[in-house]
Amino acid sequence: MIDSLPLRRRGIVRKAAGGVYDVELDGGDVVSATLRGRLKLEQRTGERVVPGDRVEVELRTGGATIEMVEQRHSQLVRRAPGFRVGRAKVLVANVDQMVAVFAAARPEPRLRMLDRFLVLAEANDLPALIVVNKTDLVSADDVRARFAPYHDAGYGLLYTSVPRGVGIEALRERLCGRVSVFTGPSGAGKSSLLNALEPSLQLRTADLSEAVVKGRHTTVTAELLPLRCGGHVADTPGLRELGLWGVPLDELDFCFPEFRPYLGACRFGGSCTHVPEPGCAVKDALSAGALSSDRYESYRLLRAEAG
Ligand SMILES: Nc1nc2c(ncn2[C@@H]2O[C@H](COP(=O)(O)OP(=O)(O)O)[C@@H](O)[C@H]2O)c(=O)[nH]1
Ligand SMILES: [Mg+2]
Ligand SMILES: [Zn+2]
Repeated sequence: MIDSLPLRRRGIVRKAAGGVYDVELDGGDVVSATLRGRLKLEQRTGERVVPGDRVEVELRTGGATIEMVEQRHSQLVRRAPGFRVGRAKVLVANVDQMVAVFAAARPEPRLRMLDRFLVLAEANDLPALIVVNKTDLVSADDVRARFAPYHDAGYGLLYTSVPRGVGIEALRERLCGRVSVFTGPSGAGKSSLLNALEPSLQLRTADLSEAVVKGRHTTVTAELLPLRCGGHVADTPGLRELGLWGVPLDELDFCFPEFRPYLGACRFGGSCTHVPEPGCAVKDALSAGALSSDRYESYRLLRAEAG
């Protein structure tokens, strides 16, 4: 029971809705808290308290208030659609990694969408892990060949199957003690993977048709789900589908890590867009087979999208 004396405790915001914040205190207890007046004011001027924020909470008999928000070490930001400059919205604070979950089949992996998520991870300075799920539906060689460009680009890859229990422990190891944001299309098996890791979560899983129907209308409210081994997974329903977060156009080439060794060597230097220019080291590497043509095509399309 909470003593009548005010008590200061540290914690992490799991969920924010309608001015009420679910805060997991160090030790595991969860309290509902409101914001101290000064912080409320800051909310209005743009600095919002979001899931993942580390806070100091004052506990009283009357309830709990968030008194202080710690400096963030990272954040996942969504800007206006496309590459236009727009108001940025912080979705989750203190994110340690993005976990992009794609099915090997059913639904077919849309690698353009994966590339989009990876660009967003790079633009937010977040390491990305690619989880290829439903490996029970395909041949191991085919799926590894398909995802080889990501391995070559330096990304970590995990191959999983929920019904066969493959890769679940390896995934758990990658999630423990960290804040991870799950992205990926509906139906890839994100909820199924999380249920396999943490049966007490009891997340709803859906077949493909249901997932498609739900599609558009999901909201972008993040919530941190706790893992018993320590660490959290941000389940961000709308964020799975939304790949269209602004990334400054002049950083786009850096967001393809395998391009980086070539970026200084173009004839037009830092102003090379690696599309029409002659003497482009990126295109030379592409012609020489050192870069994946699919990845380059994603780069070209993302650039073109900017207008
Ligand atoms: N064959 C197979 N089916 C899976 C696997 N993981 C999930 N599923 C099924 O795929 C469907 C979508 O899963 P769900 O977890 O809801 O996907 P989410 O939309 O990404 O959360 C459900 O019918 C799951 O039972 C897997 O590894 N193999
Ligand atoms: Mg789900
Ligand atoms: Zn170039």
